[in-house]
Amino acid sequence: MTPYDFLDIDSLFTTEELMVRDTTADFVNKEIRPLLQKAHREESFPKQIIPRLAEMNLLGAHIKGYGCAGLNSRAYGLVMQELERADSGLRSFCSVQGALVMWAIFSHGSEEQKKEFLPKLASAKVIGCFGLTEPDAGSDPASLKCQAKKVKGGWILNGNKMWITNGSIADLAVVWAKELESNQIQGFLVEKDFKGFTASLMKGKFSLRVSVTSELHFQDCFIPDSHILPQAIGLKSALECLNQARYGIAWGVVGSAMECYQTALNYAGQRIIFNKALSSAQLAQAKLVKMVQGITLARLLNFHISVLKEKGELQPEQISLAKMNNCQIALQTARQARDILGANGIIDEYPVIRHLLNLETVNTYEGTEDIHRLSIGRSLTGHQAFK
Ligand code: TGC
Ligand code: FAD
Repeated sequence: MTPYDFLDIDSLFTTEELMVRDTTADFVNKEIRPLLQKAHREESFPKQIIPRLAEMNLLGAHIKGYGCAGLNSRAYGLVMQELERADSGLRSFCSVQGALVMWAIFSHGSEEQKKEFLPKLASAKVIGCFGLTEPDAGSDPASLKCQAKKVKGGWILNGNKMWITNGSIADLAVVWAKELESNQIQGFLVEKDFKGFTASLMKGKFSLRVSVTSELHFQDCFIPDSHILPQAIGLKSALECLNQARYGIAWGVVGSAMECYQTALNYAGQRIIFNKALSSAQLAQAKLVKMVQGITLARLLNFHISVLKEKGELQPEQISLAKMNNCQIALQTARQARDILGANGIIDEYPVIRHLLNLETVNTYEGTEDIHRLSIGRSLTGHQAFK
């Protein structure tokens, strides 16, 4: 038994899966961790790492073909875990590029679109963003107002998106809008130099600071017929992409929790209070036990959903349970770790406060805790309680 893997969960993974995890962790430790404190203070994403993420095959890593790594669900989950162990913003960058943008094209695009865009997105020649949320439509994307009108040779898009990760550094936006005549939600590919498309950076976030968040504006923006996603029809298509990202988040937040727990365990062992190590105090041990209990259960849950996913049996509500549960556990762990560190818990010499702040976003985006609870409730009872 080790304090970091109490139930020897590592033994459930194959050597290859663990190798993917360790290679990712090595890369993150050497090349990304040293940049995080400054990036967090400056509220910026260290863009210089983007080509390296591509060279490490971390973009769209779960997609097969088109220049992607084609990892299985477990290895992919472990990649997300190691990215988020460093910072949720780093995992977010990869989630948006791979699970939202690349997956949208992979599952809803034409063969020409896949051949054109997926290799460029995998190699980071093209950066993507995913625009579903609007100022007045977050939890309820069915009420979105962005509108696409059919004209000769294409579509005219009008409307605004808000809270869009990577928005102002993106070359390509997957945008969800209502087709005027049918009032159906439809996915479009909008390139950054299309006339009438602008993006602006949102500043002043106190969470997920190592991530670009933007507004997107479309004013009579012409989109050629070649840029409609032919199979992305209806809200269901957008929600299918979210399933991919939510799965990655369920794994990712365990990385944040592990980082906070390990920091707290080390700190409690070294901190002398009332002439003894803090870790020898019963109350401190109770907090550490709670953390390891949560992390262990979250890891088992992840392992199990990976088995279901590999069999093609994983249901959206099961992903909701994992995303909701693991975010709660990670937040709880980060709060307890912050507490164990005392005043040191609020300075950025330690990673804990950064993770705690990040996790507030992660608990909100990709469906808030309430939304996932209501989705599970609907599945259990057959009654929807959203409206
Ligand atoms: P509802 O009637 O439930 O659903 C419409 C149709 O979609 C189906 N469906 C799903 N299909 C696949 N996956 C899912 N997760 C699905 N959820 C629902 C459903 O069966 C139905 O199909 P059909 O055939 O009957 O048409 O729609 P609703 O309007 O009642 O809304 C349901 C609700 C609230 C669960 C949904 O709208 C929702 O999930 N809201 C949360 C929105 C959200 O998560 N937004 C995320 C934006 S992207 C983001 O945050 C990126 S963060 C960056 C990062 O990941 O790092
Ligand atoms: P609201 O929907 O206004 O919810 C407010 C509160 O009401 C929440 O507590 C919610 O749980 C609760 N609530 C909602 N419905 C009910 C109900 N029926 N009953 C009771 N309570 C309810 N979106 C994208 O499209 N692309 C992105 O790349 C992206 N990146 C993001 C990055 C960051 C940093 C953040 C913070 C958000 C991002 N989002 C993105 C948006 C995110 O998905 C939304 O913020 C999220 O879906 C919640 O929507 P909202 O903020 O409008 O909250």
